[in-house]
Amino acid sequence: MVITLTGCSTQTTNQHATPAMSPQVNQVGFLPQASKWAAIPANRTLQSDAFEVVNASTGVTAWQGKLGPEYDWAPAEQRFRMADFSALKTPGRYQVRVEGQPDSAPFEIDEKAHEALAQGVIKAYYFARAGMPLEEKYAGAFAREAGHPDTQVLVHASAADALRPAGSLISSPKGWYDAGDYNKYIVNSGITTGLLLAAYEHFPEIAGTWQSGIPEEGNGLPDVLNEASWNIDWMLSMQDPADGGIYHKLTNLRFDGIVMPQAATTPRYVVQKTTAAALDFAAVMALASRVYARHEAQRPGYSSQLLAAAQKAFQWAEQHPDVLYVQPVDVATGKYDDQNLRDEFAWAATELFLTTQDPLYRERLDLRNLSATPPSWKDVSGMAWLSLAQHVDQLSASDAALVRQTLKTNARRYTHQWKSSAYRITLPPVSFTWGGNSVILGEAILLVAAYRLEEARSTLDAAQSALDYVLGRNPLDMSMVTGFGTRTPMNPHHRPSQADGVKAPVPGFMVGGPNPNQQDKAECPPYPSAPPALAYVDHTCSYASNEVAINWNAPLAYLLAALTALTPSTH
Ligand code: G3I
Ligand code: 9MR
Repeated sequence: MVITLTGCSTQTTNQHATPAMSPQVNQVGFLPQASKWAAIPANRTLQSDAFEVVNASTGVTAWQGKLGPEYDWAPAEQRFRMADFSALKTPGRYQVRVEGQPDSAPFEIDEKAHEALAQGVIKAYYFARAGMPLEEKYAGAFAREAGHPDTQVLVHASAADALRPAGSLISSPKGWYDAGDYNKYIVNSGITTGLLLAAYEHFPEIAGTWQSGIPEEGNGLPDVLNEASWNIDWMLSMQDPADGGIYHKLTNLRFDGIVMPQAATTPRYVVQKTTAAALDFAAVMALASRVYARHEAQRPGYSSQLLAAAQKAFQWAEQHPDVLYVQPVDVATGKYDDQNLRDEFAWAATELFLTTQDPLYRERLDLRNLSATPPSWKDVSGMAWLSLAQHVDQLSASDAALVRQTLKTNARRYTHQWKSSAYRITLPPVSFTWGGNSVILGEAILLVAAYRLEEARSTLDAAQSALDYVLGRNPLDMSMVTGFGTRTPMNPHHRPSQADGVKAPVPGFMVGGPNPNQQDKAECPPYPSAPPALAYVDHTCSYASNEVAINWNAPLAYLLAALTALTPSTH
């Protein structure tokens, strides 16, 4: 259906302006031993209780099953029946078929079903690099000139002091563009880099082998660490060497126009030092110090440099425990403002404790009052639990027991939500929000942490459902990742995708997803469908439902590593 969005500059095709009426399934693929579900809209066209999984090229039936009961799923204001074909394990390319509806999108069952996607999701960070030309050899059709060298960045009045007065220049190159915009924000870089490093620390046998085809390949470091250090190096330059404080962001005063990076040349500033930035920085650097310590030969001295930076930033935060971000009147870009810093303190203290074993950091950690919530830029408590679970053997007996108990209780709650959801997902309706696709992935990451401590199969299956959800088992019937799946976002709010003259968007980016709050109302007309799980439009105007962001890709990368490592292998 073609809809004209008045007020936007172009027309778009939103594949499903009305709810999809065909079987909804992960459009990329399943590992043979994974649980496998499709959601079938239970409308009048559904003529039988039976479903089939057919070979996508021959149409030959590979599996026959009976649909589950019909339930109402409030977030989509629709009724569904679930089709469970977990027992089909034979590698192949398939579609789900029910009488009276079009066949589902095709998908793979294969030991390597996650591989190309995982590499694509990591490659997206290369496409987001600031300060580097993307050569055709690595970037193909998405080659572009370097943008934003950031070697001469102004110190904003909000960040000025005697040594670095307003208007003085510092150099702060490299890093990733945050999202659809070209700014660089420490808080969001923190959660992103932390999750990528955790993927490698927890599952090196998977994340360490991803090959994303980047210029550093062959230097002896896994690609994911080469990619992470592109951003870590930028983060290091955001530390004021005089006092250890961290600037909150590096930005121009207003969002750039819809142009390629090299054409966005307005002056950039470092803005206000904040406690949140110092703590997220300290956490990432302490975690990175542990991870790169294993690669001293390739990066001599890096690990200890990172630890020193972490300690200095933490010290600054202890001396300035409540400096919240206040957007200066002349700055209008992303805020990443957070009023509650308890979780940031906990994450930083956790990583510093695990890296140094210094009991002073353990004393700063109030574990009993730390909630186990999905990791997000605003709430990083989940990051602390993930690292504590990874290093549970190094903890005191009582801490270890608390970590196990907390994650187990949490997993029980999510698994219950999953089992009782008509759509077999953990996501409660309130989570349909800006970047909601990353919320369900965050829940899955906590499920994975619990599964690693106690292998209950339903915990793993509930986590798998989150992956399925973002890859196509959703009522929009689309994979939320550009370039991966049959129906994918074609018009993300992402300046390079909009300005590069290539029809396809830059691949490997997950969009934010359905968001009934529609904070982009001023730029976009109302979304085609109102129910929370359908409140989405595949249009470039929609930064509240269709932007891409580094912090949304990171949990996807982590979950792909985790499920690949933990799903039993057929061999
Ligand atoms: O924390 C409250 C929660 O208590 C409340 O229940 C809920 C109700 O909707 O709202 C929560 O706040 C939301 C907040 O994100 C935290 O999740 C706000 O409504 C929501 O507007 C806010 O959206 C953020 C958005 O910036 C606007 O500030 C997104 O999380 C964040 O991902 C997004 O980040 C932008 C950067 O600013 C600029 N670069 C692009 C990037 C991605 O869109
Ligand atoms: O492009 C910006 C995007 O990255 C942000 O998430 C969003 C909300 O802060 O803002 C976008 O920029 C828009 C601005 O807020 C209003 N004028 C139009 C800009 C581009 O569409």
